[in-house]
Amino acid sequence: MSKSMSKVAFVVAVLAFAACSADSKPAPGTSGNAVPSASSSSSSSSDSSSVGPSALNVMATEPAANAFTFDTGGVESLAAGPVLVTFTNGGTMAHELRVVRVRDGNFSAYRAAVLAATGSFDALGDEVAKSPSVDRGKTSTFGAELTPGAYALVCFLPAADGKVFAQLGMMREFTVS
Ligand SMILES: [Cu+2]
Repeated sequence: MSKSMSKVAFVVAVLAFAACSADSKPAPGTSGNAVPSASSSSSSSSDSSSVGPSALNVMATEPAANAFTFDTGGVESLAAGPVLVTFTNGGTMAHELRVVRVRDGNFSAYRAAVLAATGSFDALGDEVAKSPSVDRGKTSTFGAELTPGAYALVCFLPAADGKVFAQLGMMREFTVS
């Protein structure tokens, strides 16, 4: 199963590089007379098992001295299912991207807990995927299986003064529905 998953991820990556224009994926078994469905951007296929992962692009940035953030290009939500995450470090220091599912769906409580915490952050949420530590200018791509809920994108690498980057701004809310 994981073999076919990685094949799907590869195909999607190739498609992502090939064209950001039209969704030219053929719909086998359907009549060519595709009627646009009401919901936005769904590829309206009856063959749901062949729907590939969606994509999430995240950039680590350092907008000012000692300020750190994640830029998702305005994307704040995704549909549940497999997602291919492309994480690019546009900052100067090494950063990581952790995808954490927030318990009880309460991002504000999670944020407060992270800001207040010292030591290990692992107990504050349920990590579903993460990149390795990524050097500046580098990119890491990884897959994640997302179930509906509230998520946090965080970087728990140590920053300065005993704090991690998430406590200095590298923490972004994200919704999966
Ligand atoms: Cu970071």
